[in-house]
Amino acid sequence: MVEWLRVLFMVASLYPALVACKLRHYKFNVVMLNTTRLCSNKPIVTVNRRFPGPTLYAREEDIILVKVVNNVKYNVSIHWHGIKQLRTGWADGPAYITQCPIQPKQSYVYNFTIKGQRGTLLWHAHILWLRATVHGAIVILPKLGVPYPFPKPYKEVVLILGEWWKSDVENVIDEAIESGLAPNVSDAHTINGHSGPISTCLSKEGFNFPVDPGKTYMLRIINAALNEELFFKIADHNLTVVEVDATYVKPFETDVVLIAPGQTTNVLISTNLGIGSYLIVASPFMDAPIAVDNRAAIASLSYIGTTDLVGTRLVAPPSINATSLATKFTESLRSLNSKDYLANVPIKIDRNLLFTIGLGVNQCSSCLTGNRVVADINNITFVMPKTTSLLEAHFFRVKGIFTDDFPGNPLISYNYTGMQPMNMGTIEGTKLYRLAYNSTVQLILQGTSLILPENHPIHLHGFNFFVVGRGMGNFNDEKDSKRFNLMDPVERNTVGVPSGGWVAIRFRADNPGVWFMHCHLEVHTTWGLKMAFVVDNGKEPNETLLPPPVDLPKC
Ligand SMILES: *[C@@H]1O[C@H](CO)[C@@H](O)[C@H](O)[C@H]1NC(C)=O
Ligand SMILES: *[C@@H]1O[C@H](CO)[C@@H](O)[C@H](O)[C@H]1NC(C)=O
Ligand SMILES: *[C@@H]1O[C@H](CO)[C@@H](O)[C@H](O)[C@H]1NC(C)=O
Ligand SMILES: *[C@@H]1O[C@H](CO)[C@@H](O)[C@H](O)[C@H]1NC(C)=O
Ligand SMILES: *[C@@H]1O[C@H](CO)[C@@H](O)[C@H](O)[C@H]1NC(C)=O
Ligand SMILES: *[C@@H]1O[C@H](CO)[C@@H](O)[C@H](O)[C@H]1NC(C)=O
Ligand SMILES: *[C@@H]1O[C@H](CO)[C@@H](O)[C@H](O)[C@H]1NC(C)=O
Ligand SMILES: *[C@@H]1O[C@H](CO)[C@@H](O)[C@H](O)[C@H]1NC(C)=O
Ligand SMILES: *[C@@H]1O[C@H](CO)[C@@H](O)[C@H](O)[C@H]1NC(C)=O
Ligand SMILES: *[C@@H]1O[C@H](CO)[C@@H](O)[C@H](O)[C@H]1NC(C)=O
Ligand SMILES: [Cu+2]
Repeated sequence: MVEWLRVLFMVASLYPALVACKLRHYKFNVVMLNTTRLCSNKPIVTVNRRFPGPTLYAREEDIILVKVVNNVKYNVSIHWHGIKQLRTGWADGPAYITQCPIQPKQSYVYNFTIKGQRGTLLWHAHILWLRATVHGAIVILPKLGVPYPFPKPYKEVVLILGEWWKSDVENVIDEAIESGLAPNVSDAHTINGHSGPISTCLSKEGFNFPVDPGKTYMLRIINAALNEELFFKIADHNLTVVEVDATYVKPFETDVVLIAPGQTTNVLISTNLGIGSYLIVASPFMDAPIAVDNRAAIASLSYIGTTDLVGTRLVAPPSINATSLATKFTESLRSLNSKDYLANVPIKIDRNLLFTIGLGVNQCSSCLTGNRVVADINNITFVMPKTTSLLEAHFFRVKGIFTDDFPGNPLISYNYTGMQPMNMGTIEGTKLYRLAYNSTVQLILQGTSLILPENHPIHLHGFNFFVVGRGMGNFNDEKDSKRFNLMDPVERNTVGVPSGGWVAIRFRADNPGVWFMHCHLEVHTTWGLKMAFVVDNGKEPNETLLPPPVDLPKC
């Protein structure tokens, strides 16, 4: 009898490991949740009635199946931000780019395999402004038996930074689209869904992170905010950065982390102070004269059972325009580039592109001022298709949905970061840039000062890229390319282009399909700071885009 129980117990404990190690099923039920969080008694769109949404745990090489059921009045789609989606663009998620939206009462199974990546990423809605509340963490553990390239942390915790509006976010953006002006800034920042005790109308309780003394914890920090880059700090504790965007970096110590929307950062923290309670702050970084929500979110780290022994230790957030602090952090990031995690930086370049990114102004008779603020890449304000997705148009060769004449260089060259030209108008269009399979690309993302220079976190779907260079003013090929780091540049999926400056990235187009690239400040994406690459199939069957799943939503 005892023997039987023992065998049963063994089988039961083996079973989850056996089935869960390769194939993981998730169900995401998109539902409204009434909440009084942060003093606004408003319904929000959530996954499984949770805010932030559930963490998707996986292991490198797992097959992931997520059934998304839409039970809200909005069209929905979910993006697995940073997952490379090798040949499975149908599971990438941006609405009208790789799929039509999942309409109310419909469902869709996202089916993808995680290959060659491990670390922290995030998933979020990729339609309208729903990602304000429809987001969560993706934690990809290394393959079984493969250790982290740093000492195993005692425990891990996910910290999701967000932005909160008292109003319905869809009303916020609809109002802005109608007026042609900028949308209202948020009313609070959040850490794991709580703003902390920062003003009378915001949530009293903040997120608390209880710790044991004398241990090393790993924080998986995610910026899920819509429109703001954030600084992250913990009173009296330094952080050791070990990974960004699910790629390992050379560890370095810092007292502040800078993280743009869409980016993730894993840090180690030693709980070597032993007693007390310490504030955690997340506050905005904005070094242009642009209105932002300047309220820090507050959480706390507390040593278990000792919080009353000393008062809470405070920490001042960095000043909002602390450019030098931001630059110092950014320039400290280097790929680990070890034997096991090589930085395979493309050296021979097939396509040399220069994209200007910034704002513009177009006429709009119904708008408040007769003009509409827009945004563009190489003067193209991107227009989404309405009747099908770009990926379907590409796969089924549907004519008239897009053209592949996106300019690889600015049509007019001017002093991008200098005085403004008289004309700030842009061209509207659905233009893609075509790349041959396995071609290598160097792309200079050149910020402009049209209206204002501003920091733009640019996200590329379908690939990681290496950030080989970065600088202020206009990119100067002769001078700047000599200083590129081709040895151990940081590898990521979202990069902040500095205000009035540029970054240079390199990637290999080894993933056939249609891949969105856009600013991860949602307001800029809405305004048109987006485009897509169409990457042709390779010669071999294993180098071609798979056919669409049968349940792919229809427009
Ligand atoms: C939310 O609250 C409103 C008004 O109190 C109510 O009509 C609605 O049914 C509630 N919705 C949910 C999902 O609980
Ligand atoms: C997931 O996609 C793979 C192809 O990549 C296919 O073989 C498999 O049947 C799909 N699974 C489901 C449940 O649709
Ligand atoms: C935006 O802010 C203005 C000014 O505070 C306010 O009147 C308006 O109602 C806000 N819009 C939304 C959608 O909250
Ligand atoms: C934290 O790191 C900074 C920068 O590396 C260093 O100057 C400082 O002394 C460190 N502080 C502590 C408490 O270790
Ligand atoms: C940062 O902003 C403060 C006011 O908030 C201002 O006094 C200071 O000059 C600014 N610093 C820079 C570098 O722009
Ligand atoms: C561009 O404009 C800036 C600011 O006006 C100026 O400092 C810079 O010299 C100009 N660059 C060129 C190449 O004209
Ligand atoms: C952008 O396009 C508009 C509309 O055609 C044109 O007026 C403007 O000069 C162009 N600007 C640049 C920088 O190419
Ligand atoms: C891609 O090109 C590189 C050389 O640039 C080559 O080594 C590699 O085998 C190619 N990969 C595929 C899948 O064709
Ligand atoms: C596809 O298969 C061919 C032949 O088996 C191989 O040479 C090539 O490297 C494979 N491509 C990829 C991307 O794995
Ligand atoms: C949802 O998407 C479908 C397909 O594109 C579209 O016809 C419909 O108008 C959308 N519904 C809303 C409320 O936007
Ligand atoms: Cu932007």
